[in-house]
Amino acid sequence: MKKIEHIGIAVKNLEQSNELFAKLFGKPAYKTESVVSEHVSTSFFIMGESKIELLQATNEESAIAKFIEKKGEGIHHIAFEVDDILTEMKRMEEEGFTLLNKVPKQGADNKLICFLHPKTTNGVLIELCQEIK
Ligand code: CMX
Repeated sequence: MKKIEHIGIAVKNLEQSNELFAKLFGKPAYKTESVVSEHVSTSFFIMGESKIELLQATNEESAIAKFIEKKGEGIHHIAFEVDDILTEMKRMEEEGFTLLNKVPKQGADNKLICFLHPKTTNGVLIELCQEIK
């Protein structure tokens, strides 16, 4: 793993949270994007070498809707950048972690992504992501 690519924060209202985090960081989100397959609307703020991703559910099926219902707003996942997601997924599986998707999915911000089940990672939802070149 190379670096923390982003930290994902689950929010109820993306528009309001964009304003709040823009005030906090002193700069606006550099992009907003919907990921239809994941049922989320997202926005991204640059934070040095990493980013902060805000996520709002677009329907009740969304993992973000379930998360907010159960735990409330807050940190939802940590994403780590990898060079070769297939190699890392194979390594993770061999190390005993549970992959939540067996093939990489298309995520926000031009990435291939794979999640690890938080039950196998001390309660932290971890995302592997590889930039699509
Ligand atoms: N971080 C830590 N723990 C989490 C969690 C999270 N983000 N989401 C759920 N959990 C916990 C639940 O609280 C539950 O714990 P307990 O058994 O102690 O109550 C446990 O994980 C299992 O939860 P569950 O109710 O059985 O399963 P869910 O239906 O809530 O699904 C998860 C949880 C992680 C498997 C599911 O959210 C998932 O597949 N996530 C990956 C995809 C995703 O998160 N997409 C949205 C972001 C997309 C993007 O970044 O673009």
